[in-house]
Amino acid sequence: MKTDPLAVTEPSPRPRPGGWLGLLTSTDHKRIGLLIIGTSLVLMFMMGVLALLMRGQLAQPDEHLVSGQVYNQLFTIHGSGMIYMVMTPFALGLGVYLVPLQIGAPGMAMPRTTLLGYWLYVFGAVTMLAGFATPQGAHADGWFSYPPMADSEHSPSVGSDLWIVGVFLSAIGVILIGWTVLWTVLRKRAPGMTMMRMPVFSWSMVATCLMVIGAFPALLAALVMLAVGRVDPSVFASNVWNIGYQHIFWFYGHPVVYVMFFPYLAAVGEVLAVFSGRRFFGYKGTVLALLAFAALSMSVWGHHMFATGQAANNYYSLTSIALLMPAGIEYFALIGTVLGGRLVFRTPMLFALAFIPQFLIGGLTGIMVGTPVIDYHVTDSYFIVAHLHYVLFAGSAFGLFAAVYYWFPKATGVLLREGLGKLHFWLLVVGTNLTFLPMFGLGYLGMPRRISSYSTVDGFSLLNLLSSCGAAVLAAGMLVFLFNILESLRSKRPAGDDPWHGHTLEWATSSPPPEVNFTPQHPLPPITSNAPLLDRRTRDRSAVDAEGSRK
Ligand code: HEM
Ligand SMILES: [Cu+2]
Repeated sequence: MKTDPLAVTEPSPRPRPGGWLGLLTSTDHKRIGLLIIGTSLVLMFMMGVLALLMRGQLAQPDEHLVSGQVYNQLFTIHGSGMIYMVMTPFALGLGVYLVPLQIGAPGMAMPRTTLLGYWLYVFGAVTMLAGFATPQGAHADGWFSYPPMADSEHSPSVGSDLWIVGVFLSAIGVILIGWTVLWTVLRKRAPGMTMMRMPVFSWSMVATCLMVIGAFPALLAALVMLAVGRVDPSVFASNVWNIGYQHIFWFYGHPVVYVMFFPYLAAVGEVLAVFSGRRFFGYKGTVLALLAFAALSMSVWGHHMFATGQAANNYYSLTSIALLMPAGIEYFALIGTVLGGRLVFRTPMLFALAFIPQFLIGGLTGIMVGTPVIDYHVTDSYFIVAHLHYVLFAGSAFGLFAAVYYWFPKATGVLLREGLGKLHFWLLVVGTNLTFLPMFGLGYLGMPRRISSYSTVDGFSLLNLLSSCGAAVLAAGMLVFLFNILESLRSKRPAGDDPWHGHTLEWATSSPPPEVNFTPQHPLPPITSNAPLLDRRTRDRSAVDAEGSRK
């Protein structure tokens, strides 16, 4: 049989298994994206339970809810889980779901590799959590697991081995997913979709994936060092190598902070633009700032090592504070987008607005700890715990919820309940600040991080009690969130294709989108800017106006 050279070369789709097997093996980027997002949300709830146990333990002086050894396992798995297996994978999962839609592509480049990445991530998470089922329990040396603490002499448990293998598998999964998202941007953009017309969220994924590819291999290297060191203790016999581990670890550990920040910041940016009815302000500046930020972020790792006395403090302090410039540009872009707009206060918008001041607290305290004189005082105190949770929870997680409320109708075709969404929001605002603000005070009073108990004479009692009450409010908010999702999926109130009057291409197709993303019934509009649907609406409106003036 001769083939027609003009025939479409796409292979005809093979029949796919349906049901659960279909969901778990599908190479449709929307299904893979939802699997990643769903899995990371489930893990977020599990890690939240560990946090509640910790706050229960610390609610009062001399509490004995858990032993000191179990407390160490709790903060280790909570911190590792939240960073390696919740906030990072969720960000990439959002990219897998949205980037092809936003750039007008029919699918991902290399979707099977993305799916492999997902499975490695899941196996990694299960492996890490399996530590709790072993006799000595899970790993207990914190998410950065410095040697010699984490070597086989000081941490002989099987849980530690499982932690190393689990984090390693998940990290490979994330790297694979990062590659395929980046490749999709480079190879799959629709005609007319130039790089400088990509939505801000897709650009944030480019910067994010560059950091994943550049920095995450250092995590793999650090874990291999740790694993080899557990077999051959001579590896960490010299202090040079212990400090070397810290350098390699933080070469990954700092950029990952921005991997857990850019996609959420950009999601917030898109929500602010849509719910203010305005074009994203400072598009070019933001794109440049993201790229500059990503590059600079690879050079500041030593600020996590000020107190070792083995890092060039002046250099790292200077580069860390230089990060203020791109951060400032991104901040002004967010604020400029909202100013002068006609704001619509739906749930996604509330989360996006709260992100701005809450993240600012994380950012400003970050400048403080980027200054060695201050860092010497607060390092390893609760000030750090407060700072990191303002960045990751009050900041990024609020961006995460803005994204969930904004894109849920796109992904499911179903609207979430607005009243429950607002209740979730207010419980979270009160809970978050009540939980984490007192921790700055605790740090100031000198409470060390990672302690399982304190006594009345320390003077930490009141602030810890407040913080634990905050955690209870926060947990109530999360239950409302869970209920909202389950209830909405059950009662199926139809959302329509474009409930928010979105600006970007994902809103041009049906909700949920068909397997090929865009069809003759839902064609791609002409792409002349980073907000093609807004362009189309303004064009239609001016056409109507022109029609009117002719009459
Ligand atoms: C996105 C969400 C979150 C992320 C990314 C996150 C991350 C972390 C990290 C990295 C640590 C440090 C662990 C270590 O020192 O090795 C930590 C500790 C801790 N987190 Fe979270 N966390 C999140 C949410 C929460 C929430 C909601 C609460 C409270 C309800 C909480 C309470 C705690 C507590 C009590 C500690 C232990 C502090 C200590 O003993 O040093 N976290 N978290
Ligand atoms: Cu850092």
